Amino acid sequence: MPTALITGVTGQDGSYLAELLLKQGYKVIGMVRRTSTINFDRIRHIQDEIEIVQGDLLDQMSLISILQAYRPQEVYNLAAQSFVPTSFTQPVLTGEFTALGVTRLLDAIRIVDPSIRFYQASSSEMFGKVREVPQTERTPFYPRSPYGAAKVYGHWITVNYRESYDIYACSGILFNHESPRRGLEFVTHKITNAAARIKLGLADELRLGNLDSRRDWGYARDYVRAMWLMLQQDSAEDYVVATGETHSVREFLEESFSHVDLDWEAYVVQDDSLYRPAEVDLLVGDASKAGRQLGWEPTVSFSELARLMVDADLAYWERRQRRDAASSA
Ligand code: NDP
Ligand code: GDR
Repeated sequence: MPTALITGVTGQDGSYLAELLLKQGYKVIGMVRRTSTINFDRIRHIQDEIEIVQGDLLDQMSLISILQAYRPQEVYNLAAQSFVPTSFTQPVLTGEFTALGVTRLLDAIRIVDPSIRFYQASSSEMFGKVREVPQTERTPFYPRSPYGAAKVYGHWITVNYRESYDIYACSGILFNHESPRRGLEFVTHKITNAAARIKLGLADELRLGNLDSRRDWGYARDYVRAMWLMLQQDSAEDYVVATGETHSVREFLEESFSHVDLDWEAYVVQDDSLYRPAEVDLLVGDASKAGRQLGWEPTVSFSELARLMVDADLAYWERRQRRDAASSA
């Protein structure tokens, strides 16, 4: 039974990847940081099947100790400060987690066992002000936020440890991927959650920033499969993972609200405070290398994604309403 360590196991991707690896027969070690209130919402259903261990990307010794204790064959580094607006207000902390954290983990691997296979969660945000359309593994980076800049560092340090120490280290340049487990602050889930609440009479407006930016949105469950595939190849390489389609925030609104027979324009309020100091206007990836070499392709379309997220939010709020009604009866 192979052993895999996942940092960021409590996040959207960590929870789906843990499910996938358990299905493949792995022993899964999930690294979590110490907090005064535990939030295992996304992994509660598999909590008994994975081994939870405390560690922090800010603390080098914790990483070394975990590798020494569990001796994983694969390490998936998904932990990060992943919200772009927060990276503008907390740029140094974002750099510590999202950039230097990668070096701490790679160094721990180099010290404990350089035969460990390593996956780094790189991002389409590295392309920022895009130099070409669509973006491929060869497109130059031009990050537009402290988050994007930190991910560029994480990307290149991964390449550097591969080339310097012969570590099997891959970087997956993943475009936006979403699901009902997406954090509520990200625009897709903010929109689908609002559509559901407005439909049920629980809210009457949705405040948003830039509606014109375009993203290549896919389904998170598809994307964690690509992570695993990258670590099963003969040699370590970097891959773009994307759907190849781009849509605006406006189109995501249209798709989500029309699914519950609402006109989004009646509810959306544009809020200047939600604009970013620098924006990424257009992202669209070319995942043909992942298709060719990994046999990977997305299975969920843009409109299916919006609809499955709205349906999940509707079901959640309906359950909440029933529970509240029962407890006040
Ligand atoms: P989430 O924000 O949902 O999850 C981030 C995870 O990182 C959480 O489990 C969080 O723990 C953990 N974490 C944060 N800081 C630390 C730390 N110092 N030490 C240990 N753990 C920490 O992100 P996603 O699941 O969406 O994304 C996974 C990775 O992929 C991230 O690196 C992200 O930047 C990257 N990425 C995501 C894309 C997307 O569209 N989702 C696209 C491209 C890249 P806690 O629960 O305690 O907060
Ligand atoms: P992004 O995702 O920045 O692409 O990073 P996000 O959903 O936050 O923003 C997408 C676009 O929507 C616009 N937008 C808003 N965004 C948010 N969050 N809230 C709003 O109210 C709002 N209004 C408009 C944004 O300006 C932006 O253009 C995500 C993260 O998961 C990163 O960690 C990951 O690396 C990239 O995707 C790929």
